[in-house]
Amino acid sequence: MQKKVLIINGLPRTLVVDPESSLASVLREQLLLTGCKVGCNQGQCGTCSIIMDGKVVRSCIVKMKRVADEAKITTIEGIGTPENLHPLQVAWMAYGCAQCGFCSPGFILSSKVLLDTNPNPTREEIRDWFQKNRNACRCTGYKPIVDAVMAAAKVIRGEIRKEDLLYTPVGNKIYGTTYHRPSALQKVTGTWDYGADMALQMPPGTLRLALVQAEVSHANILGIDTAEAETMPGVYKIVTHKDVKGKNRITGLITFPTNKGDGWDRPILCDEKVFQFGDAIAIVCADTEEHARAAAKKVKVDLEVLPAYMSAPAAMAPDALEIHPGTPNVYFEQGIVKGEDTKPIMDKDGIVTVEVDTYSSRQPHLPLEPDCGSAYFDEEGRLTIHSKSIGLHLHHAMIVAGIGVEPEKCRIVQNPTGGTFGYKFSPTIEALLGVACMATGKPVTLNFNMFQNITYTGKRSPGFVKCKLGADKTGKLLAMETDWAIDHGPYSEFGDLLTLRQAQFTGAGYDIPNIRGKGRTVCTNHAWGSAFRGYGSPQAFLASEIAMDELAEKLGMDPLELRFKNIYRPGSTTPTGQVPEVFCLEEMLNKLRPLWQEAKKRCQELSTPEKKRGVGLSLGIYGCGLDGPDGSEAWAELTKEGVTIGNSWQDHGQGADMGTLAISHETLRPLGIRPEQIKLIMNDTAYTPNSGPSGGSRSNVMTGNAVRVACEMLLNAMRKADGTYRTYDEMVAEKLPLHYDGKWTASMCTDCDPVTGQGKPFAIYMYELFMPEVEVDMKNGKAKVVKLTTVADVGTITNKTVCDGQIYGGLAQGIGLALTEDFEDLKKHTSLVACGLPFIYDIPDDMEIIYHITPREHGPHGAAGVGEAPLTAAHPAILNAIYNACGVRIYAIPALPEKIKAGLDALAKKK
Ligand code: MCN
Ligand code: FES
Ligand code: FES
Repeated sequence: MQKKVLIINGLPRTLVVDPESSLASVLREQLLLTGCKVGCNQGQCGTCSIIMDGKVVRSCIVKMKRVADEAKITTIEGIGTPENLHPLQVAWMAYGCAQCGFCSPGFILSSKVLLDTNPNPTREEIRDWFQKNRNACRCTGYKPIVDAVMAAAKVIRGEIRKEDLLYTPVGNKIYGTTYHRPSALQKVTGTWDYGADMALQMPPGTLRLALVQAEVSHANILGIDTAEAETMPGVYKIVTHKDVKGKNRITGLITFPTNKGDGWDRPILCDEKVFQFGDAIAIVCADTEEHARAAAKKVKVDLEVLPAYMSAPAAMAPDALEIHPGTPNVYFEQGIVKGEDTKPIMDKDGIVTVEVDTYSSRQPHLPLEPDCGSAYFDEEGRLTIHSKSIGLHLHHAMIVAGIGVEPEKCRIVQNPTGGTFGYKFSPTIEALLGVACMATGKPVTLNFNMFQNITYTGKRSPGFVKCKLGADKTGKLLAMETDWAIDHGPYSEFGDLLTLRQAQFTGAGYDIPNIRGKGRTVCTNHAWGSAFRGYGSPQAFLASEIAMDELAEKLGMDPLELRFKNIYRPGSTTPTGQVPEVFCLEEMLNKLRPLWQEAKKRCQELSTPEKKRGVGLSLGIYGCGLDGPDGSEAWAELTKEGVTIGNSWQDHGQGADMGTLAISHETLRPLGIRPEQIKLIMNDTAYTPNSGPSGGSRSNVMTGNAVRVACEMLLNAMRKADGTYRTYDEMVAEKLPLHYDGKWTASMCTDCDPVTGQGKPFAIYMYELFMPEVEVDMKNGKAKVVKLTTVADVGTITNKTVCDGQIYGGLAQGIGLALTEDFEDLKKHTSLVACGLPFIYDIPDDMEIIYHITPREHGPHGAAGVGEAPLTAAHPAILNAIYNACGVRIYAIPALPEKIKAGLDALAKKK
């Protein structure tokens, strides 16, 4: 141990530290300065950045022995207070940089050092700084962060006032404005307590958990020996499947009757088999996390290793073993049958056809906050589980029988969450926490490290999608044929739904009268398939939007004009035979056309033999909702101070708080209520109703409508005969109810048929066009997106800053999907950097969003959703741009430099 005096936020503090401990752990665990967030814990992401002696330091990789006595350390807690924020903190709130907020303290401190040394930086200097200091953000797409630093710099230079950065309501209006989200203040001051922070604040006696995990992908379990581990220091109990009181399975709540599995295929703790790398076999409960992890290494698991089927084709081979004995590896099939038989049409004289065969990768979500949670018995004896769940009631239904707890005795609460991007649509550690808490009767916490987070959470399911298009000579699409296979990993939950998405979105956007196709869900031993933003559409659009480009080339048509000819117009139906709720694509393409012409010219002009530029185009569409008559619930209650709104609009970081506030405030505006009079109670099943999961970009529409309905019910009750409104005291005096439960259901929707895929699955869709400009380095094949223009129609805009932020962030993930991100090699793809997380240099600063606003009849105040639209189809546009630049067609993402280089070499050989 070492005694050290450190000057922390201006004051000397005397500490006794382990010289081998990291500065981050000392700040967090000994000083409880939890504004210092730990993401990767390996120097890659910058969330733990602090200022030491005037320099930005990633505190997770600085050992205490290297911290000088009397070192001056500034953490986020030391640069501003809620009453007197630093200009950077205000700018972060104003520009929507704190989405999930997990990166915010690190970025703000890093920016402070930059502005201390250079109060007048250029945008490029700011980008260089963040690249050099490895400040990563998975939510914002970086552009808003650069905007915020530029604005804060102006304040520091005395050119504008700090107070003027934040929008103040004009005419008491916040809907559609840049009003800051309610959680922003806590996020920029480091007081938004994420799960790992909460774990540190748990009472004494809390047990810390570590998992014993499989290190192979497929095996029979012959025995589990915990004897040695039980004798390790600090161990309280080792929990195995034998301790689980319930069915020990998580149910996928199978929705499709034609699914050959029963949905009970995912063990909480493996009993008979290991199905994938990382599967949990035992839980060590100990006094410290270190002790728990050390003991976990001593649990011996006797395995009979089986052949591992690491892709859909491997698991579909005739001699492949059934991964879940009794259920075929191909366990679900979905067809699409629309209009006439396509074969005679494709074979007709004069029909121009193209056929593509695409592969969409196992994209990792890469949130900067690793999975974490805690569990305890609350004052009513309920097993209470805190986690990053973005589907509280859904997860409740999926885990209670497996854990063996009465449904009403289980409560789930969402922690402040540092991004999920969909992986938390699946339960991850909830059931493990529940089982450990029940087996020990003690409060428990479980934190994943980044390795565990990457290797053992769900991933985007790879899609093998073939698409054949047939058009007449004028370019009018007449038919489409598709065939697809989805590698869904070993667990079936929502695999059928994902397979259906290919039928719904391959070729979406175009009036294609005749379609035939078939797809299947395949069980494999690679990472289980979970939701990922855009869910199912990136696989579909990769095929159909490359096919459109190839068709344009074959017909000698401009790719924009071919699309323009075929887009939905009155009289068109979607691939599932539904009439689109609005026809906005024609005007959107008209907006883009002049920019497309300019971009084509610009790319030609800027191309050099060494670096070639190209522009690409694509169209993406996604539904807002879960299929069929989806719905949501919320409540509104009049209080003395104002109105309280309750819902379970789980927040990944997208802005559930802002959506709830903006929609309730807009509905309640006749009362003259100010935004600060609206209190939000969110995401605790003890208090908040079932609003459904925050997936499928459904919440702004579904929960937004439920909030609107609850507020309208309250307004109706408050309205007097003369049109004025009763006060709280008048309501009480007249004994009128103060609490109103609002519900909304998309009753106009129907499920899609498993054979024909026909149905009306969504009440509202989001529409987006993508136009990236890409530069290809002809020497090494590296592609870089240098500019990205998008035209989006997401209905009316609920909050402009949130909406922009969703689009920039989604586009950045689309760039990652196209060019760098993957989770395939279990040995290699184990860190943020190795998985291809985009840093600021990978994302262009030059991103332009053009809104086309078509109010939606069924949206709250005319809004659709937005979260997933930007990640539907940016990637095929980027691949189309690569082709436009250098003539290399990539069909399998990510388009890594070596793939493009191989294509360039092949072209050179041909010449
Ligand atoms: N919104 C708006 N105007 C509109 C539509 C929506 O201002 N016309 C706002 C909403 O009020 C909400 C946000 O945009 O704050 C997203 O709304 P919506 O599209 O309805 O999506 P959900 O709230 O259901 O959020 C889920 C969606 C999905 S499915 C994933 S995955 C996702 C995403 O949003 N993961 C995210 N965005 C994310 N953003 C961050 N930062 N982190 C994630 O993990
Ligand atoms: Fe320290 Fe990622 S760099 S947590
Ligand atoms: Fe940057 Fe979420 S706001 S990681």
